[in-house]
Amino acid sequence: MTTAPTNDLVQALDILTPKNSQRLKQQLLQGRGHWGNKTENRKIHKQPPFLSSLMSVPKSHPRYLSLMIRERIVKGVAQGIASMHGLLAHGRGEAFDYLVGEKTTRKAKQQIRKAAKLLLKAKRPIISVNGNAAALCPKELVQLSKAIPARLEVNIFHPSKSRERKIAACLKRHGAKEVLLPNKGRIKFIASNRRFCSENGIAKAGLVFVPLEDGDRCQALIKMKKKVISIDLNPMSRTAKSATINIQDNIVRAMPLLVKEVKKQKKN
Ligand code: PTJ
Repeated sequence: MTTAPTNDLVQALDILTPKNSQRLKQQLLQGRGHWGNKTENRKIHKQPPFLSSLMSVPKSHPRYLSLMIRERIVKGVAQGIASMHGLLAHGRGEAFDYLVGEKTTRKAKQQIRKAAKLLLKAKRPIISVNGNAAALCPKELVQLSKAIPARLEVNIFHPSKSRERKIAACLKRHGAKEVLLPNKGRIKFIASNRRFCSENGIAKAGLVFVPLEDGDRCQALIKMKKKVISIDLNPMSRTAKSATINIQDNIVRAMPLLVKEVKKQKKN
């Protein structure tokens, strides 16, 4: 995979390479040079290890699936869709996924059915998309938006106009016709970057679908008398606790099931 360095990558290399190694940093950004100390690691990586391809992981590896999901987030960071913080957030999710046996539980399936019902009867439902969600399941987010139908809106915690545009472009590459961006709308009761929203999207929505976040926004949306559906593996997160419905499952497993359930309920 050849990837143009993003600001996040440049910042990461600033942290990871010794202060006096500007040359090494340049070489790594250009895909040349050694990663690590020559005596302890003679392997030449075309890219820093966190951007190297996982193609060498055999399918028989017991953690294959989990490693491939990680790869999506890593690629998302390299493409400027997910933030570096997204890597940490993903690790947090993985830990909780272990605890549920890395399977969609019966309770999660129930929540998916309830969520589909609520999404289908909601007034002006909106699907809010952040960096991790876009990196992990852009196709399913677009499928869900078409199946309901509901508009897609980019809303991110770590401010970056460029990332907002890249998330929107990613969703469009996966078939979205329209993606709303933060504009003149405001979410009351919060001070973070997530307060900026579209006046035609989240600001007017009766229901906001917020996969994958732990923070102040869900409570604020509830205070604004909106319904909230979240997907969060951590049942103790503020989002999971305050959402109208939380689906405690990995977004990667839950999204295809939710799309299927919405289509099924629409038929009946
Ligand atoms: O793109 P941005 O700037 O909006 O940033 C997105 C992240 C996710 C980095 C940001 O919202 C953040 O920092 O989130 P938190 O506070 O780490 O919360 C993420 C929540 O999602 C945690 O409660 C995790 O347990 C959970 N989580 C992480 N990965 C998954 C997950 N839940 C479901 N599926 C996952 N794959």
